[in-house]
Amino acid sequence: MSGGRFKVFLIKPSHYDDDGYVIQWRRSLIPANSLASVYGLVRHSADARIFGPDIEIDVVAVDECNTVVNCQRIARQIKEAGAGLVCLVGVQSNQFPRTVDIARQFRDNNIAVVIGGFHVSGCLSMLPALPDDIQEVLDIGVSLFAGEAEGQMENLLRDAFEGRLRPIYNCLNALPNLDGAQIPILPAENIGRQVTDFTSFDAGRGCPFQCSFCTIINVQGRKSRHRTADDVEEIIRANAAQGVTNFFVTDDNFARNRNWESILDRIIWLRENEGFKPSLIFQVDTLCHRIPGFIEKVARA
Ligand code: B12
Ligand code: SF4
Repeated sequence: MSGGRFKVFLIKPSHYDDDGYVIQWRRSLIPANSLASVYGLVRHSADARIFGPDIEIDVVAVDECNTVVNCQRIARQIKEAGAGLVCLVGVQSNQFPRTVDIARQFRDNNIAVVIGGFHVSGCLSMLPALPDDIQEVLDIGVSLFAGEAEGQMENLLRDAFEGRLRPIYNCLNALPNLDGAQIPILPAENIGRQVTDFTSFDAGRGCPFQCSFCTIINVQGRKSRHRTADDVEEIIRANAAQGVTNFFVTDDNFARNRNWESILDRIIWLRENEGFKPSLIFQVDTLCHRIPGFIEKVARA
């Protein structure tokens, strides 16, 4: 293709209620961090013009919790652009049935679809054979992505662009170092579809513990990986530039993050010296009060 557009729709599916209705709000409460992470990666490839100077990658993020997903209209937009891809993002197990129904509508229109998130990653990492629901989407020509997309997105987009997507991308053994990784971000317009104007970021992934019921260690591994104070500053500045100043930090226990102190020190510095006034939501677990200075610095940040 010489010149033209490649349209990428990133859709975070919602899930069905007990009566089979899609759960959806006029404005939703919590930002989708998976969507922000994948958007940041695709945006980066788009800005880098990875398909050459003449081909623009146009990327749209949709959270089905606050937006009606009209698959026929999206399929039409991709066809009008000439080429494109639908990514079903951050799909957890409870969202998989809805995801299959969305994927099927795109495949009926011959649109390429990739599904990623904890359901696919968890099943591929833990089960001896593919469960029926996952086999069902492979059978209709959907591609699956297991693992984390940092460092992988450019290749995946290239495969989609060249029409040679593989059925399965198993990147579970290539967990990225988060230090200096591409930052999660969503356009302010997406944040505006929530009740609160909070965006999100994950400051770390992976967990050293071994709780038998937990998917996280099977997907993100038992080695903790962390963003740095510089990365968090970049996240805060990039969002502030579009008027977004409130952050939900999605780490299960931020007190366990090895970089907690340098990250908080940097936020305090930005607050006290550069006039940034972020609101932050952290989850911290019960023993954090034993870490000297932790509560005081969280409060100051
Ligand atoms: C923050 C969080 C939430 C938030 C926000 C959710 C979000 N996804 O942003 C809220 C509070 C809404 C939430 C709710 C729930 N959550 Co939650 N949540 C988390 C938590 C702690 C962090 C999520 C996060 O930011 N991860 C970082 C992102 C970047 O990772 P990621 O989503 O895996 O995305 C990466 C890859 O998967 C991949 N990827 C993802 N999508 C795609 C798509 C394509 C095309 C490609 C190429 C790649 C790709 O690339 C991304 C970047 O590397 C995780 C645990 C964890 N450590 O991840 C649990 C977790 C995801 N939640 C879980 C659960 C069970 C739930 C609930 C069902 C709880 C409940 N009973 O209500 C609900 C369901 C919500 C819903 N909408 O239906 C489970 C999911 C298990 C599973 N089998 O699916 C997890 C793993 C926790 C656990 N201990 O097991 N959650
Ligand atoms: S993330 Fe939480 S539940 Fe999972 S292994 Fe670590 S401590 Fe246990």
